[in-house]
Amino acid sequence: MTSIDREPQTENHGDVVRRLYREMRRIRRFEEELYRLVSTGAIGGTTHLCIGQEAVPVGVSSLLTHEDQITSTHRGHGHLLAKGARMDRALAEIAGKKDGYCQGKGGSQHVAIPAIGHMGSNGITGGGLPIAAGLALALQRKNTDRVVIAYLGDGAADVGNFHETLNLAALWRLPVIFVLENNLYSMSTPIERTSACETFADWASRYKGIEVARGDGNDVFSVIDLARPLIERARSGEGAGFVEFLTYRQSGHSKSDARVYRTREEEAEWQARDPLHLIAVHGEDHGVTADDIQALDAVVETEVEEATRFALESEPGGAEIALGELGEPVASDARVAGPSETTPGATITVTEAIREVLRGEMRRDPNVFVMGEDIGTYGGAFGVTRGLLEEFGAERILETPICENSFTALGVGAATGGLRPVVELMFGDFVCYAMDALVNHAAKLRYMYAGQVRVPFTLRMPVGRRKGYGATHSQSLEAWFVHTPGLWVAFPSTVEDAVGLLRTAIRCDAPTIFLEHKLLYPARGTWPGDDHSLPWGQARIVREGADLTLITYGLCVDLCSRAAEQLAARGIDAEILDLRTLQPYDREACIASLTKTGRGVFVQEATGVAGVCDRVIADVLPDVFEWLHAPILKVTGAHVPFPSSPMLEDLMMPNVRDVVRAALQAVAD
Ligand SMILES: Cc1ncc(C[n+]2csc(CCOP(=O)(O)OP(=O)(O)O)c2C)c(N)n1
Repeated sequence: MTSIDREPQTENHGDVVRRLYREMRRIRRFEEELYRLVSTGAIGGTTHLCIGQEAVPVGVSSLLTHEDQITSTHRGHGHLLAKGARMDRALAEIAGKKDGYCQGKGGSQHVAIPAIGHMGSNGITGGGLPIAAGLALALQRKNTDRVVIAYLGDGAADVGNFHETLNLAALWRLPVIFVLENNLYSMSTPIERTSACETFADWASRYKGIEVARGDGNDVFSVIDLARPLIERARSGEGAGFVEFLTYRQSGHSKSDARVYRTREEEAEWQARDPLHLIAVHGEDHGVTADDIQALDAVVETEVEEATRFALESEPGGAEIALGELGEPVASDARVAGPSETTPGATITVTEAIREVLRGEMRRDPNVFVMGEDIGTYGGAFGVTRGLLEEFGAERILETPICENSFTALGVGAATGGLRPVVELMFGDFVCYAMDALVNHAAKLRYMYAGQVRVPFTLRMPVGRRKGYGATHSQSLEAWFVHTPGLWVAFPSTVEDAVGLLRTAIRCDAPTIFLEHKLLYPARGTWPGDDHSLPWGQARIVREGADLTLITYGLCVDLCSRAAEQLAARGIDAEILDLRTLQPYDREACIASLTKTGRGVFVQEATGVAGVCDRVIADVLPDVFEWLHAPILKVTGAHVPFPSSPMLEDLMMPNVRDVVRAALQAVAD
């Protein structure tokens, strides 16, 4: 019995065939027309056609509602149309037009229509997999029977994300089904040379609890039969599924591909099993005539013609639309956090303050949860989350395996699905693994998808020196984040600021990076209460002065305060500006102080090569140049990897003496 025999009685078998044929024909003709437009130069950019693979998305989507979600790949036009996209707006998007689904900002590889459950195609091979798992986590928390389909190619199964995400999906029984379209090549390389497995289904089956299937991806009824039980299982809460479909991309990988890596004979063999041909033949047994097929083709033809006219006549997407769509950590709302355990005015450490903010925000908003390695009973490597597991349980203090990229991207997916994750990295250095999640996804989703999704996601990480932790556990990498449009970066130096900035980070709808200097964890300050929050981009004047400005942030605020005391003893009155947030940073405050004092020194622990110091100095210079009596100097960490020896570490770090020396030089000029 094929799935066609199980269709509801309202639709007879012939109608099912006609519907599925039409859906596949839409994809086929859309792509042929797109190829024509790209070849003539009417549409620019690249295209990855899925001609020959139409049965997979059409079969899978026939089992979904608009409430179910998908994530897609670079070869995603079939996924898009099968999920319910209009052809005209899809084509307008690829053409870079304002009427496109993402106003032309996403294009072929980065299009989303959340309103119908299409949560985004993805230009990073395997990049969408943990995001799909995060979306599934959000659906699971809402207690729905909805599911997420994560499409991937065979090449994506070689990416670490694939294995990390299957592990997470299996461990947490997430309602996600991985749909692998095995078209035998990863771009030009045959799978025998890329993947050391018997089958991809075999790989997936090694993850305990994942239900696995494998079969023909060109016969749409085979697709439906294989996918249906996995989807039903995930809907009933029994967990993740994986299905490998064997199929073939008839076209080249992209428009420049001459297909030199495969034979015309092989192509002919697969063309004989063309999905549209197979369904038409199948339809003959169910009363679908050649005339019916012709009539359906004519309907699709009209749709294609109208879509082309629409896309070509539509206005180009405008740069001005882009402004404001990055989101920004705006001042948090007036709502008070859930009552914390600490009374306002009490003296507490930075560690305790961060914990209290997490506690208060989790009490206030059930969507807030914390995720990271060893954050439960152990309380995190620096003890920040100690005690939270007891109050909030394992679902909201969610411990992860060691897979920074996937759990960070999973957090990004959960955020786009409506949760508010606060992800903890054990050490900031480990962010190197998570850079794809941050740079290619957290930072870009809102912009690429033209504001249709929000990413209320916070990443916390301990950074900086701590007497001998060595090269891979001591770095301050904040410049990387500042350099990435779409990320917002805070680096507090006091208890009060840690509280105010973290609260805003958690409550705002933007992806925020919250940097915690290890040596500041024990620093003491005053708990400012449950309603204290701070806007980002507002520097703090730590000390007013008339003779020179020390601009700094994080641990170096303390360094500058001690230097200012020594300078005062020499009759030099230093002003200290603590930036508090590095993106956005308080440009006005820097300009105001520098124009007042006419002299400046920027102090930071991170290396001074292409650092935050350079960004700020270059940015304010045009506005302060004529007021300056001397060049703005830099005091920074040395440009070498961190040595393990505490003595050597001291040598490479800026110290009070360095700051005083630079300040004396600035005032001497
Ligand atoms: C991380 C990453 N590496 C490389 C690429 C370039 N690239 C785009 S598609 C592709 C092949 C992907 O193969 P597969 O996953 O099998 O999908 P298919 O193209 O066959 O549909 C490559 C190498 C990329 N986009 N992202």
